[in-house]
Amino acid sequence: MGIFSKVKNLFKKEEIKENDNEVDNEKEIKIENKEIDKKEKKKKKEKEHEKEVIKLYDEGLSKSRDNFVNKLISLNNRTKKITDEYFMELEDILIMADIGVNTVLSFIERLKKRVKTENITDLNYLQEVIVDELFIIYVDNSILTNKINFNPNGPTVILFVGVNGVGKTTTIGKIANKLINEGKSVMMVAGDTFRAGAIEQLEEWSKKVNASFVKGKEGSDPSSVIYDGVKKAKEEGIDVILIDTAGRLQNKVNLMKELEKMNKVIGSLIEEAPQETLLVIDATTGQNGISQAKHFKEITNITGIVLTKLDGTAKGGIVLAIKEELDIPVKYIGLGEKVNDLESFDIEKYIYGLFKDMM
Ligand SMILES: Nc1nc2c(ncn2[C@@H]2O[C@H](COP(=O)(O)OP(=O)(O)OP(=O)(O)O)[C@@H](O)[C@H]2O)c(=O)[nH]1
Ligand SMILES: [Mg+2]
Repeated sequence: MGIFSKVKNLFKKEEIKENDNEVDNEKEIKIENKEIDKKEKKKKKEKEHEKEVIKLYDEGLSKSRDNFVNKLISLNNRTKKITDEYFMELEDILIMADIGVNTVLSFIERLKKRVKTENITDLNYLQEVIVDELFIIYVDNSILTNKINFNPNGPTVILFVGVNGVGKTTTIGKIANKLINEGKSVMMVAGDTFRAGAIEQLEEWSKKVNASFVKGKEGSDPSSVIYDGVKKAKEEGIDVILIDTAGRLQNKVNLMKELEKMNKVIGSLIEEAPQETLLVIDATTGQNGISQAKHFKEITNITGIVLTKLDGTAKGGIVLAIKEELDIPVKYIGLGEKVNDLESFDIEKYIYGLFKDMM
């Protein structure tokens, strides 16, 4: 079964289950009256959360959907016969969704081949094939994991890097909140000592979500602040350390040296740390974000991407470009400015959010 059909069935099932629930309501009240069934309640809560998450993807990707998918639907509605012109228009739509020129060109080639060999003439079927093929780009040839590599022997260190204004500090706040809700203790370390106000911004987040917080003086050496923070977290038995860094665009050599120094300090205190170096990219910057990622990939070991501001862009296709051009997993996506507007990246919900009008 293709990915398109799989996701379609998955979300259809959800709707059916929902209806079942209403019928079962009476039964549920009886159970609740007898004894508070904790497991049932937990399940219900999880399901409610799941619904909220789907809604978040749905709303967060609405701009992309309106732009990219509606164009696709309109093209298919206009088309009577699959011709070269059709493929040219399709190519334009995909390039405008920021999937990346090379990715689009090879995709179109593959699609043309399939149309020929399978003798496809039905536009509805072709639509499904397009979605399938797009997601094969994402799933192909790689270990897909959105999981954070937690350290079983002590604090897990996650370093956040990325250029100015992409959303590093906000993402730390959101991830801290998520981890704390899961029962983990979290410390934030203000490794951005460069920008005025950066330390306070992170401190505010720490208060908001109830995380520990370590800072140094503005303008001080980030590595020394990081040293203090990691040492303290170790002593206090903190589960996860989230380290903010400065986003100023500096030359490659300096950035490399600074990151090397930070990594050395962290590694000297905790073996195999940092467990994760997450590169934060602003989805609204499109191909520019891809170049930033290439740049960072050359100077340090990036273990995952946080793609922020997907809610603010019509270019949701950037997820595919990241996979094709960088082969680094997207671990989290930012879908708004609020504390709960962050989710672990889930390819199925993403497909649903992007293509639901076609399903
Ligand atoms: N719409 C939207 N806005 C976001 C998202 N993530 C972050 N932002 C906003 O982006 C702006 C910049 O966020 P910061 O967290 O300060 O970015 P930063 O990378 O720490 O910036 P510097 O410290 O200056 O390098 C803020 O106004 C955030 O609210 C997101 O997922 N969606
Ligand atoms: Mg910041």
